[in-house]
Amino acid sequence: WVDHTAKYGFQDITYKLSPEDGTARIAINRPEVHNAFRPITVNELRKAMDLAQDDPTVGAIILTGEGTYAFCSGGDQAVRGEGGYDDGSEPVPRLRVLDLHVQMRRCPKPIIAAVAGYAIGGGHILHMVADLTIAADNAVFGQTGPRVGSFDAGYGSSHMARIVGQKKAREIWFLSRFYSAQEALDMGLVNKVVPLAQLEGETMKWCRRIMENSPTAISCLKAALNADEDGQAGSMQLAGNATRLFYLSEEGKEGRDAFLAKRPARFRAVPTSK
Ligand code: 1HA
Repeated sequence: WVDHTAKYGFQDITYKLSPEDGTARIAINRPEVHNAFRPITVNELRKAMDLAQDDPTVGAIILTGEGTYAFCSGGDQAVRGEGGYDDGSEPVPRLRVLDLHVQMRRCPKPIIAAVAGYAIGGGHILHMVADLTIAADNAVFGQTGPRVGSFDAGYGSSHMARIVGQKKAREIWFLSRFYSAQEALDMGLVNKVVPLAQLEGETMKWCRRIMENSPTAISCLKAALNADEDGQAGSMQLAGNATRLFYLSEEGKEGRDAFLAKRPARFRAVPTSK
């Protein structure tokens, strides 16, 4: 890994690249609070996601936590003030974690959560919003919102129900108990469970396998799999892919060229898909 954390001045996360594997690794790095996130953390995650998305050498993004005790324990309860999470870094108390979820959904590159230890509360939602999850055998999953006076009525509820079904989703939220890696695998919440020592190796194996495949096919599939759940915004993602591909076609280029040359377009003189 090449460590780019200092280059971008990140304090709550680490940001590393593996150029040979075409992979970016974004990790929450607040072990003293089991990788709980505060506004600074979330904003750094958003910035790192942007960097990885825009880096042409990156084909897959790993989201993880530093250390083996916790992937992420959710929102940092110590900075939860009167009107929301407040660490003094934002003009108003706010935690832009729902914006991070949307960004992860819209990212055209696959995001793979590598989970060791606790993935709890908002930390559990982060792994659910990722495209794939590889879990270590010490992973523990669960929601605590109803216990600590919180809830995520966004992807944390609706996407969870799509993954595990309505009955199970209601159980996870209403009882707020914890589940082992094997239980998570059984309910389709994670893709694979491996011994802790193999977590990074297995995750990289999945990334390398993805890198062998067509990036356009993968980004269109991600958009398609999101589309029904994301409504108009979901079809827009898919539509954006269609327009980009059309711009690359002779027919698309003819429209631009004709406009610039101030002549009528000769769409039927170029190869079209119809
Ligand atoms: O619901 C939302 C949202 C909803 C809508 C929109 C945005 C949202 C954003 C976030 C969230 C949430 O995430 S709500 C849920 C918040 N998280 C939790 O309720 C989990 C809290 N942590 C735990 O339950 C436990 O720490 C643990 C099961 C993960 C591990 O237990 P363990 O091994 O017994 O460790 P513990 O002693 O509890 O924790 C070690 C240290 O880490 C403690 O500090 P210390 O006493 O050493 O000073 C503990 O307070 C701290 N810590 C752990 N988790 C958090 C935390 N400090 C702040 N915030 C935390 N989340």
